[in-house]
Amino acid sequence: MAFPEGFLWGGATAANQVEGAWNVDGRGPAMTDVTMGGSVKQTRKITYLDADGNPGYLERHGKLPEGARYAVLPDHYYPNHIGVDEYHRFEEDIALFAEMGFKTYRMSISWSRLYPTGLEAEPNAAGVEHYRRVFQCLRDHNIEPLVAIWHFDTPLYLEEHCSGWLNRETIDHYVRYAETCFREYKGLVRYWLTFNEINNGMPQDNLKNPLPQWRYQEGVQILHYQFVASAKAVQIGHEIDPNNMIGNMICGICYYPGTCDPADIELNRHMWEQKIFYCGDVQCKGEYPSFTRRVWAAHDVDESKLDITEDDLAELKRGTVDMYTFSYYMSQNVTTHTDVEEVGGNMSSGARNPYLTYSDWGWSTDPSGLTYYLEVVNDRYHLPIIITENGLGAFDTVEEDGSIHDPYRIDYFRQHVQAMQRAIDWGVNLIGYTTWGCIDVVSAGTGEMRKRYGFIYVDMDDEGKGTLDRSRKDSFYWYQRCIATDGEDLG
Ligand code: BGP
Repeated sequence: MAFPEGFLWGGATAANQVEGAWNVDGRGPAMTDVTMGGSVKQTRKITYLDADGNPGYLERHGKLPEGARYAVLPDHYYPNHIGVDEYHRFEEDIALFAEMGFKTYRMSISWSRLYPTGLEAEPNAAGVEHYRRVFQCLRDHNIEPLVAIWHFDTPLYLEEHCSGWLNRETIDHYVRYAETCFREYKGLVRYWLTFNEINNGMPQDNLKNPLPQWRYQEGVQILHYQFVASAKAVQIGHEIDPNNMIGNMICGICYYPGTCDPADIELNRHMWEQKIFYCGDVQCKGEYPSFTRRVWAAHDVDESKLDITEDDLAELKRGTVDMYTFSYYMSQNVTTHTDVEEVGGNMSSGARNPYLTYSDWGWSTDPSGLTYYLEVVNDRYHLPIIITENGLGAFDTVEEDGSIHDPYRIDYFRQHVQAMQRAIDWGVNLIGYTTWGCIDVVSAGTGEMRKRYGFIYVDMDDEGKGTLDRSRKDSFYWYQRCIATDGEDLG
């Protein structure tokens, strides 16, 4: 069968969605710690106290009113505070991953566990030790760690008091943190990702409602600082250990033209450029692509107000990544026609595709799109590729005897593994696959527990009730067979 020897089968999580222990052992807060749970209909709200001490609620990307402070409010529930308590249960979870046969486990380090405000000169020793124990435990089980340095979790202090990624100085704070990771875990970790889904920093208009100009102006600036931070981290990572394999990470959506109207064909190509290649090219090729100015102009980005220096551009050239990594959940139909049904998911939107099925959260299932995407980025970058997220968020039911039958999830994975096989057969240099939420996690988008992705069920609901006990779903045994036979037994 198609999968090359040493293929990195595994699963993925992110610190803020699994660890819990949000204020334990010196950890500082991140934005997720002041973000309540939501649902597919109700967006997650960020909480604050205004200048007079009254509670207030912000949407994502909302701006704090003058004098207000982010705050954890009494009698409000914050699902990321508990996560699935992996901070205390990582040994049990890693043993379960090993039982499935994982060759790799993709996880992230919480920045504010190492640097509680982001400004400290020295890291928090308890945080550093925690991850050392986690990596050692993975090694003891012959599981290769694949570690994201940033997974949407800038320390809240930097966001609140230092303008977060709109401030050039955040580059230095990030680089200090990244250097700590490379130094402390040298020999334990070899595979790194600098930023999770960096391209989600590039806004995307909804089909029917364009975003305000400032979103693009700020988005382009934030991305630039993150590109420079990533490039500096890559160079330091290589200096500290030339064996390090450092990747970018793109939210990989396969865009299709919604109709054969030439306007849709053009818009679709522009969407690939704006959302997929803009970030991929900077990180893999070390320079802004030729269409950059067109992307900016299309959204009235004022170039004269951007802070991009010659030194920055030289850093980008020196700090290119070693591998292309991306998440893949769905495709989207791009169209200029507004008389269509709009569907969304993973910070993108498009027109409903009549040839695809949709999950309960409205995300399309499109394994062919994965093959398509793999071929496109393989041809464009000529780098080893890892799919670092892929999975189905679904409701699961626990039977009386405790078993969990999830044929829908098995079906989803079977089709995507076949899509990978096809791509490898056709010449794609795919070296690994880590399914998203290999254990149930708090959803990033909605904050729900009931949007479950795992092979491992966690007894926890959306109000924080549950034992946190782990149990194996049917898909657990399916993935175990898939890995044991290198994708041959998909039955
Ligand atoms: C990606 C994120 C993950 C993850 C996943 C599923 O965008 O990198 O953190 O959560 O999407 O999204 P959700 O949790 O909203 O279902």
